[in-house]
Amino acid sequence: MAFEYDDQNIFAKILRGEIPNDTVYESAHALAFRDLYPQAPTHVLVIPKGPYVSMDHFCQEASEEELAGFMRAIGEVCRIEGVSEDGFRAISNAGENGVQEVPHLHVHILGGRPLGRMLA
Ligand code: D5M
Repeated sequence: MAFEYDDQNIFAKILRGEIPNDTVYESAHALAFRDLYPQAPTHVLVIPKGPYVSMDHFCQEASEEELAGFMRAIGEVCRIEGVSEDGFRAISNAGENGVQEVPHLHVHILGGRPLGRMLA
């Protein structure tokens, strides 16, 4: 499948500095910022800086450096937010079945309260 990236999506605008965000962490390859509608005391979105629609797009086409940089950013967010000890959830919705609203890859990091069991 060919992935098509829409550079008018809201996270692309955040990356270009066109709309504000509440940044938690930034590196060469990733930006992490607080979700506008938090579902838990910690609710941070981690996005790659490259134009990737979803996790499958990213894992198929990103460079090793981008892949490593993104995973390191998730680690940094967990450290900054202090969720490693009590636990957290990392979720990435993709496409229609995954009910993805914003078509730029993002991983939700949720923590700070018991999250309950959730597989679907
Ligand atoms: O989740 C998309 C998430 O993006 C959803 O939890 C709201 C959040 N969102 C939307 N706009 C913004 C801005 N401007 N700042 C921060 N967070 C935002 P999905 O997994 O695509 O359903």
